[in-house]
Amino acid sequence: MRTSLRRYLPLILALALVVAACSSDGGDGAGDTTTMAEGMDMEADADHESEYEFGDPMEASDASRVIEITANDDFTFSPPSVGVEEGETVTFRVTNAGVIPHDFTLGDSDMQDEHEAEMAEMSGDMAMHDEPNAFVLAPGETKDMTWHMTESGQILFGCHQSGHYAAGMKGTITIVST
Ligand SMILES: [Cu+2]
Repeated sequence: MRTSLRRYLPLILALALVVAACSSDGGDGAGDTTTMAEGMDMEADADHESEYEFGDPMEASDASRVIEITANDDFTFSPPSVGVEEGETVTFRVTNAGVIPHDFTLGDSDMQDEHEAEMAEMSGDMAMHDEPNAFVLAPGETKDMTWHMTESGQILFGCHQSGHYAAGMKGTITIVST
């Protein structure tokens, strides 16, 4: 018993070091909570709530104003940038003005990259399900997404239908502190 533990101890320590190195790698200045959230994300998508650093999903009735955004077939959103105030609750009313499906995904650039990778794995299989920060829009469809913006900074909205994000289908939301 004792001998075998001693024999495997270096291996256990080495594994622990690898795990620690991976964790700090992904930090990217965003803090350890992000790393943990990303780690959990890979295992289970279930507890997505309250893992957003920039704000929280809200009911439409909580919004103080509506920001209209159009998704276009030339891989643009109009307007390409919007501004909100820190602490503000707004509804993004997104309309697909085109004849092909588009989606609207809210998140910082890391989240956008992650979502892009997930969608690429699904390889164009339109199976993306709506999440608090993402929905798919059929041609002509309009959907609302309401968020309480709690952190100043800049986040993005992007479309992750195959090839769209890479073609530049994204916009910026600047959250200004008050
Ligand atoms: Cu699109």
